Amino acid sequence: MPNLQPLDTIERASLDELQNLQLQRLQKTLRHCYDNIPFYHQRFDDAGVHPDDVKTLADIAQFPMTTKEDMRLHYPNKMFAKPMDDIVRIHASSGTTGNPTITGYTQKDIDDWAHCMARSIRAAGGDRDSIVHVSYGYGLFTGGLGAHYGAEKLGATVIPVSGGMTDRQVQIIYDLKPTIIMVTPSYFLNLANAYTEKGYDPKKWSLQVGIFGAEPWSEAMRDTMEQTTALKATNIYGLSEIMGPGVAQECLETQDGLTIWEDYFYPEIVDPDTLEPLPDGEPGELLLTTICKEGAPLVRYRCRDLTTLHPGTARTMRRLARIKGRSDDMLIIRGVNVFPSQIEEHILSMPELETVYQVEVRQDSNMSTLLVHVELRPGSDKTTTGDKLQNAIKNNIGVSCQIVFHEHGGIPRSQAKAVRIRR
Ligand code: DLL
Repeated sequence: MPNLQPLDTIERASLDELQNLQLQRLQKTLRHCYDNIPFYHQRFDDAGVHPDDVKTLADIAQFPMTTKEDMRLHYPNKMFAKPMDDIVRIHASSGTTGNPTITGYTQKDIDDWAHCMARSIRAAGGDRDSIVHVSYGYGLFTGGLGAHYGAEKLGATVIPVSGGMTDRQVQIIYDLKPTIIMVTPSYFLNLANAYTEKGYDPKKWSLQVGIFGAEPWSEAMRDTMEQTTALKATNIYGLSEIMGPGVAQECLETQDGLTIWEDYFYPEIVDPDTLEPLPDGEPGELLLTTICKEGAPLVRYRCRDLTTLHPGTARTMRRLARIKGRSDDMLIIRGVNVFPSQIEEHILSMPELETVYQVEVRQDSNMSTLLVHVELRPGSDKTTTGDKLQNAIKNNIGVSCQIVFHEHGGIPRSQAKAVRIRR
């Protein structure tokens, strides 16, 4: 039975109480950054701002932003606010180009992270009776260990499977009967398929809730997951620079976007081009300021994720709309901005197609063409299915595309984060 009681009273505190706490923590964090990170000391001085200037939460907008490039230039640990002997753990981003971004955690940071994750798993209905199957990778990637510590802190039973070894995962799910699974949505579909192929029925399995994140996914993906298996799908968001998973989590009772744990992270939305602050309700790029971190705090970090802030529903804290994608993953096809997750909506709503796909932009002289790579399900017709998908994309997203069909198994199956853009 899912447990719908919030873990902490602050989750349902008054807005005043929450904002007072945020202001106090924000002032302390800015002071900590100014006093202990030469990079921020210099940046604040250059911008003519000082931590003492912050009298209200809105004053944060005067402070300079931090970018991934800043972190790369200060690789590996020049942006840490604590000496290495106070750092008990290191994680790194999964970026594929340039220096990775490194994050260092003090013991308090690890405890806070575990707490945010425990709160997230509770928001998804978990408690000490839950059995949590963790298929996020363990290692420098924050998914596995983040989920693991949070589930343990909640008092749940953890099965630390990590990624890969799909057959073994299927058997573990069948034998150990976990109630919650934490995994990327793309790998989940792969696992659910393997479960069916083994002759088991995912409509009858023990899993009641999925906590899915680390990559963009669509409402159509939620429908597919909930209709083909017996679980409710919830969304979890986070990034290694800020902490890892557990920055925001969708509440099971509403499934209406990701409640951001605002007593730990202060969110803002800015216009990605002008960098001007935008009011709640307007879509733009997410900035996050960590307001509890000791080891590697960040001020107004440009996450590059495109989303919208909405008022709280199940909790006092605000919600992030489903992340559309990263500004870096936006494809521009003859002037139209397209995200792979928009194309996913249409592929997943067509029973003629498998749920795997990739998109590619081919540049011929001065024309860019969008190619959508898919696999046909047995018994479906190539021509009618291709026309149907082409029309759906043209009518809803506004771009023409070519459909490329692959043999069954021709598109790589996800083992962790799916690669949606073929380069
Ligand atoms: O992906 C942390 C994580 C692990 C989150 C497990 C959720 C579950 P990074 O490898 O640093 O950290 O990648 C962070 O992944 O900036 C987003 O672009 C993307 N991302 C994470 N969660 C979601 C989500 C982890 N729910 C980057 N929806 C972020 C869409 C997501 N994108």
